[in-house]
Amino acid sequence: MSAIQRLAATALLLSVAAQAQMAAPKAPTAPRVEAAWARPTVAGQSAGGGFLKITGGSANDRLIAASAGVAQAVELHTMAMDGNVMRMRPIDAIDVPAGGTVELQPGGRHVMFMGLSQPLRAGTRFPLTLRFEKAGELQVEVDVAVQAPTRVGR
Ligand SMILES: [Cu+2]
Repeated sequence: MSAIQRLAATALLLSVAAQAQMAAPKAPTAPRVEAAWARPTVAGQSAGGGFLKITGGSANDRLIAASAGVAQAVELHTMAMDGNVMRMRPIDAIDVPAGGTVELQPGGRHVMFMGLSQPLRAGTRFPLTLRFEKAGELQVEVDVAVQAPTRVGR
């Protein structure tokens, strides 16, 4: 191989490498969770609702499970009319579209802390682990408050 041929081969390799780099997809981003909060509960109340805002990442995903140390189980719930009574119903998953926004709020879909080990006290916070089908587990802090926290930028 002459020096010229070697140079040409090197240049070719470099340009292939550069193209491969340009074609490489951006690193995927996971869903983001903000403003997680739960209503305070009173002694003897065994369950409480939690609310939060999810912003989808770079791929369509689904929230499929949740867990928290304060509760024996955390379920995903929706509210639906049953005759003329509003009832909660467990659901398997909550769709989180890429780049979309999903709000879990009072009167709608929420996470339900079942079997509370102690009352949720206003002003405290506790960790909640959310499990997404693709992004895996994400831990957030839940603020116990009577009302939804004021969100920055709203
Ligand atoms: Cu519920």
